[in-house]
Amino acid sequence: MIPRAQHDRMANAIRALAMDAVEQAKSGHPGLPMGAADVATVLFTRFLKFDPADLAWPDRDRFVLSAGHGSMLIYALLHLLGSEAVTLDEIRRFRQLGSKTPGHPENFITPGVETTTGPLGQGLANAVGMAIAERHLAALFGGGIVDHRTYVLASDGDLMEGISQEAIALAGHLKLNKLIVLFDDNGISIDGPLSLADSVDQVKRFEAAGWAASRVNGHDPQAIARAIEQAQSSDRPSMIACRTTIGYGAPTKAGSEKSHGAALGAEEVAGARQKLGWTSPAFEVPADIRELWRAAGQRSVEARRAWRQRVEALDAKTCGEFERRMRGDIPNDKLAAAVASLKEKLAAAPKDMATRSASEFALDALVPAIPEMIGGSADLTGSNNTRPKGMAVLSAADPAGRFIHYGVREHGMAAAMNGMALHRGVIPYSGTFLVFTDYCRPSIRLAALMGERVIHVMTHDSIGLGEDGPTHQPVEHLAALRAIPNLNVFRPCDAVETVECWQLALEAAKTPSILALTRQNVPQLRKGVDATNRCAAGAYELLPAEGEAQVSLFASGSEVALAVEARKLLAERGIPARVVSVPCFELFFAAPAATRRAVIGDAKVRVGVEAAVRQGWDAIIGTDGEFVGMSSFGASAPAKDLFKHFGITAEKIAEAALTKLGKR
Ligand SMILES: Cc1ncc(C[n+]2csc(CCOP(=O)(O)OP(=O)(O)O)c2C)c(N)n1
Repeated sequence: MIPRAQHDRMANAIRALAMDAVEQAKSGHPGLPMGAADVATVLFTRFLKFDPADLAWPDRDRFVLSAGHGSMLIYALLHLLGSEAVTLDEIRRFRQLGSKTPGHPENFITPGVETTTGPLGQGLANAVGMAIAERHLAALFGGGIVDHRTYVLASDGDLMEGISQEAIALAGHLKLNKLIVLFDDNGISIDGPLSLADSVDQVKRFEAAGWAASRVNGHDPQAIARAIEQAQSSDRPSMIACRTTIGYGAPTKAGSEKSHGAALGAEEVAGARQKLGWTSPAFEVPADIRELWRAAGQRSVEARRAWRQRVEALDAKTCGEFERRMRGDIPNDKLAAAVASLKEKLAAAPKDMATRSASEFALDALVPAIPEMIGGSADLTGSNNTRPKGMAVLSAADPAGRFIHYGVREHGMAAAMNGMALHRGVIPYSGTFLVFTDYCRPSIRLAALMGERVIHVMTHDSIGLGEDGPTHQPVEHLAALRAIPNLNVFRPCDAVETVECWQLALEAAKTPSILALTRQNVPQLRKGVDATNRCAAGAYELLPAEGEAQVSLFASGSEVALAVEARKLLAERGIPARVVSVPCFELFFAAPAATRRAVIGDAKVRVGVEAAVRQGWDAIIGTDGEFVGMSSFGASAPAKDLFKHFGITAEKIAEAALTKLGKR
């Protein structure tokens, strides 16, 4: 047990570094690190299992600072514990370009930061995914290899965000008892006291979701430690509401929103130093306190060594498999073999089917071949076709299962998937309707920012879903998703392309993918066996023109078949036209300019076809290109009536080309 006076000085080191760094940067959030310093000191000096020499140790405890604005808390901790990356210089360069200490924690910049946080609620929901991955992998590889906890520091803002409800409900349902949330219960947010906007009893709320929940004085190290000990032996996830004072130590700003998000000012910092009894100058930590923190950083060195020995004592196959999965290497041979066999089957017996069914057909082979794939759906399993036959459900009772019923919780699902991917060892894929990417977008964006392999199977991808009408018919969604950097949006046109797009999504280790799939049947347009993955080009000539092309027809998904028909109509009018399938804008735009020029071709007229808005298509068809698609919301009717009503037909495509050629 650490004597109280010693604890206080260790916590004050965090407070001082946070104040000084924010002061130097002239921006940042001193209030949270100062308020939560006691909680963090207890957690990191007594409980958290980690080794600063190997911050990526697979069996480390995960610590998620969900309230990412308090980033100086984690930077101070990493620095004091002996991280090589977060030097004092980096603390001095808080929030500056190229530093290891950006404004909000970024997992791809700072070793030891488990996930990028800042958008409130996300970190908490990521942590649920991390705890799911831990539970699953522990069931597969045993507690000797996988046995760690996931801790979260969450603020009022985290708990006010709607996503937190989805996350805690899922965690409670799955009985993720190694998930422990430390709630920085300071009763203050940006506008002022929480009472301005919130009167939820968070303890009761968590209890109602199946959690163990308690309240402690967040400045009493013994009380915090006892609560964490209790949480560690709980059969349910735990929430500890730690009552803290934001900006603890600041003479006039503590306990007020004034300490939340701005430098305290020289006078206040001097006052805080006095109040805390911290006599060191800015950015200086006394040697004895440094020593104590360094020693705390060494607590798990032996545990890591023992763990390493247990991994090495595994039989070679299990050891290799565990390490492969944690590295994130997919079994390329098995993937290639599964894809080849699927394509051969489709070539031998071409199938007209919805691309969502083609995705299930692909999953039938991919799921057995790639054991790290963990599927799911937000209560649309039968519509998303994400659960191939025989895939067991991952539940509290059977954590070795591989399919998650996420419930009607798209946002929580997408964030949990990010956490699963960040944990490593699993590749999450799941589904909902494409229109509900709106309900997942903040998490999809973060997956793209972090460069995580998560795969979203988004079905019912256009007015082609028919009768459910405009609330369910995506119109602007493809364009909106394509606007997100580092996100591959796939819209395959048939079963063969669907298999190829699945392969590309699985191979993209640092890029999330959306598979936009149809509800309605589409013909199989790719008949022969292609050894290569043609979708990898992003766009390719599916059918050449018969003669010198006067028209290039570019289309994605279900509209490629319409372009093929339009080509026939144009041929009847003596106009040679080619058809280019465009399953993935992003891959196409990443191709060298000469390749792009060759695919775009030099036909006089270019027509783009997609049952969605035009935005984005000009990069392919040019501003003077013709576009056949949507410019309004859809409507409720059978699909074939809708395509006719909105003018997305072979005849209209041909007409557009003819008009442009001056032949009508
Ligand atoms: C989704 C989202 N909305 C808004 C913000 C802007 N923001 C940052 S912190 C914060 C609330 C601060 O209150 P709290 O979470 O209690 O943190 P504390 O003041 O205790 O540090 C807000 C609204 C954000 N980061 N994320």
